[in-house]
Amino acid sequence: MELWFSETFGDIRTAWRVKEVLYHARSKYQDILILDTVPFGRMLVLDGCVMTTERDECAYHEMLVHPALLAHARPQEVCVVGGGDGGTVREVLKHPTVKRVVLAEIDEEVIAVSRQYLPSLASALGDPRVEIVVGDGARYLADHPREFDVVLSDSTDPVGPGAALFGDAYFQSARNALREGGVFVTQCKSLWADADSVRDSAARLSRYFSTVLPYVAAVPTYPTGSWSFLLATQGVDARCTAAADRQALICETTRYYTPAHQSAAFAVPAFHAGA
Ligand code: SPD
Repeated sequence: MELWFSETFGDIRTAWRVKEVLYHARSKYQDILILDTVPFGRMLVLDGCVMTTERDECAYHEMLVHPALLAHARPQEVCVVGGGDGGTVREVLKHPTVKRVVLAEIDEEVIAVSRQYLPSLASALGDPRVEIVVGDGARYLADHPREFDVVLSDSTDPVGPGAALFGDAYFQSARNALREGGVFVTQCKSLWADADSVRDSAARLSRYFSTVLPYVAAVPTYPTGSWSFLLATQGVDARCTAAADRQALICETTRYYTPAHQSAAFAVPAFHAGA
């Protein structure tokens, strides 16, 4: 008998064939599932939503991290909010200027399960530059003003506990947690399924940052296969700031990000750009 897992996102349903259920339990915060899928390898699912898979995680994590870190002149201190699987931290650590990465993840079970079942992502969490804070990332940022060069929001979808990470208070704390020249990025939603909501988040961010740019990446296991991000700064244009030598070093190990993505990813569809 065939086993399938499907995610329903509004009126869209996507399904993947499953070889084996490796782990399934409820933490204090959410339902956690690890599947071994036929097309995408191991998959982390939280509350029924696909968070990451071994095969396409590179698209999401590289695109959440590298445009932002390369837009910063010299990123040394980075805070990742969410991202307990470790994929975002792994990409941040590829930047040689980075001295300290704080991972603020509310659910320690996500970290533990990822360490056990997704070592290609979570092994980065053992790096001596990484400081793990188990707790509310929004609170953490609010309590650490002017401490970071880059803040990366690697959240769940904006439902339940994840909703706070798309609100005004959180965006204001992210701005306040940054030092001069700082860069903030949040994963957002699908322009195909939720363009109004992406616009709403961009408008909110614009209250705290003078430059807010949407960009996109192809992430096949996310609803519609195309995912958006918002990059916010005080006047830095990420599309033309990456130093070629730093970029070349990063591209030695990336599977998705290329130098062309630093500008091409910001070419959003006309229906969104023109709105
Ligand atoms: N709809 C899925 C959005 C998930 C974004 N965060 C994923 C976390 C992976 N590190």
